[in-house]
This record gives sequence, C-alpha cells and structure tokens, in this order.
Amino acid sequence: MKRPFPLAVAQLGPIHLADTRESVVRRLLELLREADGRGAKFVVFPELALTTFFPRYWMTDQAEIDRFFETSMPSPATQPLFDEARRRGIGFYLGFAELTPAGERYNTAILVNRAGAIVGRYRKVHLPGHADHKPKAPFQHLEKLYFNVGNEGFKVWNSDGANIGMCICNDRRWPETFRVMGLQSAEVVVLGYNTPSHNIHWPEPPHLRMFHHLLLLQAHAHENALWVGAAAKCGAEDGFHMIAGSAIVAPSGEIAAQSVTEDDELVFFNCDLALGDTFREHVFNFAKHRRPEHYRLIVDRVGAGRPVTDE
Ligand code: CDT
Repeated sequence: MKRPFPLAVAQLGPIHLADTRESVVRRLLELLREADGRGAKFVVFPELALTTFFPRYWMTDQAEIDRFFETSMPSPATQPLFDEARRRGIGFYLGFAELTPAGERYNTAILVNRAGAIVGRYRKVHLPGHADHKPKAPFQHLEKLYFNVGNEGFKVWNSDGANIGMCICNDRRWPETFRVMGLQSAEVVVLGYNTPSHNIHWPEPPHLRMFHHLLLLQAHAHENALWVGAAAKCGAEDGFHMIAGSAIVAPSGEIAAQSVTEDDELVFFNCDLALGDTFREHVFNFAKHRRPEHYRLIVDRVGAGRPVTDE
C-alpha cells in the first residue's frame, strides 16, 4: 500500500550581505505558498537559510559575527513562516546559525511539524573548512572557527507519520551520517547545503562539485533505502558562487526531481515511503545482512591506519 509523503525542496538563490532577515522570510513564504499549491506537506529550506553564507568571511569583531546568529526560534523575523506553515498544515526543515544562552554556537536545523511545533533539532557534526585566516585564498570557509561541533548526534523523529532524519551540507559526504539514521529506521533524510563552486585548496574541475553532490545523495539514499530531500542556497552571493542542484532522490537511488535554475525555485515530488520498504526487506535488510563485528574500526579509529604488510 502506498504511503504518500508529498515533499517540496525550496531552493534559495543568493542572499547578499545587505539583505535583511525580513526580506529572506518573504522569499521563504513565497516558496511555502507555492509548495502548498502543489500539494506538499513538508518543505525543506537550505542550510543557514536566513543569511548569506557568512563563514566565507574572516571577521574578528564579535558584534559583526553575532549578527548572523539567532538567539531564539521562532525569532520575531521567522514567526510569520511558522504561522503560515501552521495555517496551511505544512511541516518544514529550516537551517540557521544558533547562539545558545550558554554562548555555544552551532550550525543548526530544526524540524517543525504540521501543527507548527519544533519537534526536532540537529546541530551539524561534520564541520568543513578551517579555523585559521587564509589571506591568500579567494574566500574563507571558517565553519571550524564560528561553530562548535554538534553535540546531539544524528537522530530520527517520527513526525506526522514519517520517520524523518536531518543532517546539514558536509554531513552528506559521509556514509556514517546516513547509516546511523538508517539504523533508526529513517524513511526520509532532509538537508540543506551551501556548496561553494570553487575549491580553495586545489584547482578542482568545477563540474566535480555537482557530480559528487548528486553521486553521494544517490548512493546514500539507496544503500539506506530512504528518500533524500536536499535544498541548496546557490548562485553568486556578493560575487561568491555556489552550486545549485537541489534534489529529491528516491530509495532506488534515482533522482525523482531536480532544480534547473540557480535562483529561488520549488522542487516537488509526491514521494511514496513504501518504496523504501522494498529495499529494506531485501537487498538492504540490515538485520539479516549486516556484519557489525567486522565494522569495529569505523568507530574505534578516526584517521586511516596502516594496512597489513608482508614484512
Ligand atoms: N557548507 C558546507 O558544509 N559546505 C561544504 C563545502 C565543502 S567543500 C567539499 C560541502 O560539503 O558542500
């Protein structure tokens, strides 16, 4: 029997330094209304969806850094999004920079149910980039400076009838992220991302950024028998370009829907959660086929060690 999960991914075009939270929330509301018109019951917004991707800037003035962080959620600026989503009976995922009362800073996403309640929170675990200033680089990637490593792990919430897991951007490059959620019976994993088109460490051919992004979503969706909804913030923010490629990927590993612009764009697919059951019962029946006694190194070791040698 089909189990419909009408899913929308709300891709955002650039948010510039000068853009206000209020102007961004108006764009989110526009996408939410379109999602409702297309029958969606869940909308995925991007990582750090309320501001420009500020980790690209070296900043030393604490007040300048603080203006990118939220100290409450809903905040006064985002309250209209919560109100409108509740009124329309739509759940959502929203990424933002979180500053806790204790002064900790996280790259965070929340899960909001159709009644408008925050039912889940995820704090990014795999922070990419560096913590030092790289003055010769064309831009920075200072997530390791501006954020603490997420302290709540990868969880799955049963919300409005679906098992939903969350992660953020660079987390999607790591198989452990998805397997930990697959082991909690995730049926859908939602994520937002800001992926710069250029690599500051080596002259990576630009097409590889999109290739790897889709390759990883497709592989992790299939090997964990779940749907993935991935929302980009993309295009050139004050001249710094990021890839688009927002997508909904099926448990078969096939791309069900994908964005075609580098601007605000709604991607929709009426996902059937039952499609994952087929793979969960057969090729990726974890209980039947996994051999964790042979996976110990995955948790015991961080970096790669030496192979067995014949010397
Ligand atoms: N925001 C974020 O996590 N971006 C990273 C850039 C890493 S470069 C390979 C990403 O994984 O897209």
